[in-house]
Amino acid sequence: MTSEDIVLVGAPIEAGAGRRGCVMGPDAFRTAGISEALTDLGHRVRDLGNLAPEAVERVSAPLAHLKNYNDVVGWTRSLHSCAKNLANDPVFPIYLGGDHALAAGTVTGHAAAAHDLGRPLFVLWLDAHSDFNTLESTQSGNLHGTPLAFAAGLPGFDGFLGQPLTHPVDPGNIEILGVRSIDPEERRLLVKSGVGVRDMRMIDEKGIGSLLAPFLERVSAENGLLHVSLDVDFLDPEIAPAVGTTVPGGATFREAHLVMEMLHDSGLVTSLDLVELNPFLDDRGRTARLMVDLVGSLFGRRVFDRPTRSF
Ligand code: 6HN
Ligand code: MN
Ligand code: MN
Ligand code: MN
Repeated sequence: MTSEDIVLVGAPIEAGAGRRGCVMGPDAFRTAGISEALTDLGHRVRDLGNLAPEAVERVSAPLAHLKNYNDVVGWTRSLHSCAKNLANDPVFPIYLGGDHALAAGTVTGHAAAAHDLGRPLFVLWLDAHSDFNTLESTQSGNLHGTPLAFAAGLPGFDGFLGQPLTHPVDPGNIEILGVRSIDPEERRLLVKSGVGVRDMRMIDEKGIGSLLAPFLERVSAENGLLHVSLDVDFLDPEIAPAVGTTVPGGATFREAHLVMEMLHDSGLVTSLDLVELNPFLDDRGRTARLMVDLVGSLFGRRVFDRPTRSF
């Protein structure tokens, strides 16, 4: 992933979240210097500006408790097309959210493109939550709790693209890391689907690096493409307060950087979502800056080159 261009796509969607503010996310990433950080690392960066949702004729939500259904559908469609197109170019797309509902479009767009390339898409979901509710199982009605279930091909989502999803992600190719809040029905759906779930307790016991390594080996062995979806609330709220859905006990500064460093070294990552940043809740921009620093680690920043001789 080192030689090609990186493209930034802003997706100021907040319709999927329970509180407002994610609309400001893309500009906060820009203000925190995401382009400059990547350019300093030797990458070429093109900022495509902000995407808009597709106009969707008013359809009523399939279930009354779903919030902002039309808006999320419009965003899903525009992001799906955008991602599918970018996946055919020799570029690395970074989607600047926006709430996590944006992944309904990005993941499925990249899955469709991967299918056409004859390669499997793998998804690493870095999140306090598993976002694996269906439209039926969601208790909150907030659609940012559903994109992974949609991308994995669970039923009930045909309205999102206006047709059934033809190329879902194989649930066995999905790994959720850092999770610490799952709804009861969502848990049953995860178990039934066979998604890989690594919760914070496993991270405490085994170390985040030894949990991530086997997944990366599998992506490599199967010649997969790897989409990473990074929710701000993956991080501990003490270091990343700018998110509407904080859950205590999240990834530490070093755990998060280690994940990014290992991802960089693997050379496997082909697309990235940065989601749920709510600048309205930030503390002097520190969360936005931390997210940009993590992107720096994913794109090759290191403190010191690995020793070429043993000490
Ligand atoms: N996110 N499981 C909860 C719900 O409302 O379905 C929380 C979802 C959080 C979504 O953080 O991206
Ligand atoms: Mn999420
Ligand atoms: Mn196809
Ligand atoms: Mn979350």
